[in-house]
Amino acid sequence: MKKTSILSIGVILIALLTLFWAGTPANAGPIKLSYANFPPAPTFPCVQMERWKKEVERRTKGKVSIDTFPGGTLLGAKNMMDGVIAGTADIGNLCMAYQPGRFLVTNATSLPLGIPNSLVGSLVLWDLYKKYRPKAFSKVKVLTMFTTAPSNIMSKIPIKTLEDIRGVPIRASGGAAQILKAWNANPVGMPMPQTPEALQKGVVKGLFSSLEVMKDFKFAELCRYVTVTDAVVYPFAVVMNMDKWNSLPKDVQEVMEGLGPQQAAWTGVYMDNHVEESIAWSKKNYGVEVIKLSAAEKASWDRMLEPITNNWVKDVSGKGLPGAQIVEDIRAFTKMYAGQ
Ligand code: DTR
Repeated sequence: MKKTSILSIGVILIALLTLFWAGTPANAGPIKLSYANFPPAPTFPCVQMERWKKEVERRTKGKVSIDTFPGGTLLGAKNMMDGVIAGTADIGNLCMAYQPGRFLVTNATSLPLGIPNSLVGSLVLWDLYKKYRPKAFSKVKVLTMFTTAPSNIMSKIPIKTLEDIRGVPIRASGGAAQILKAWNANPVGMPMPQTPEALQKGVVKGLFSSLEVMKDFKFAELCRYVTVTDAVVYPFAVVMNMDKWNSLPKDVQEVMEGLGPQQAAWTGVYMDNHVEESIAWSKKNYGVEVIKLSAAEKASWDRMLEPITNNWVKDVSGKGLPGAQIVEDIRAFTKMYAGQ
């Protein structure tokens, strides 16, 4: 055979091999997904993100690899949903309360309906989502949902009565802000990551949230008082870009589908335990005083919240949503999961 034909056979062979290797998924390495989160790494939304990442990588036997971006390094609190729809991140974790008008159905879990803890809240929210499949999520794949534990007041000044809270600037978002308004406080809205600076600068004198933040954001250093209100929870969602979801192999999709309610429950349990730890830590390290309202005082605080749910039902019914049914469902699911 001539030298030139040996050479051209060689070139063809190399070209064929290159094509073959490029088309082989095994050689392409694992499927890489990016997961954006808005608060700092040690906080509960990011702890649950790392757990989900580990579980997916383990259950898919390394077929999927997830790069996590805590602390708003890829997307921030308010552009999470749109950033995932646009594909800036494949996956994102968002606090629905930061966009109250956008997630009407699921934000109903932050009405004062007596959800007692994060585990119950997370299971209720997941069921509510499955029942209503709200339009707000039609452009994404919902991977899981969960709620915080109930909200309490953390403040620089002791708050024992409705008189004490009158006009006090306290940070909260969404449904929780409405609650503060009903108590005649002065609610100041902002996502959690902006709160440390607002507290330091004195823009607010406290915040209204679940108590794990006393430890995770070291708010105990500035807020030496906790007033127990055990009021509303905040709902969260983890969503994936729809095209990305559709591009995943069936077995990977099945792993993620299976993990949806499990991740909701896992996060609920983690959050509830972590709140206990955070309170103990705050008492021990900063002598934080936990104020329990007297029974008569608590009854007055609760009474002031009564119109909120009725007003919400009226408002969303005007927007074509079955408001009364949604409230009834949240109450029924809560009763079922709280074992009452
Ligand atoms: N309670 C909501 C949500 C929330 C509770 N803990 C954290 C930690 C990090 C970010 C958000 C949250 C809030 O006050 O924003």
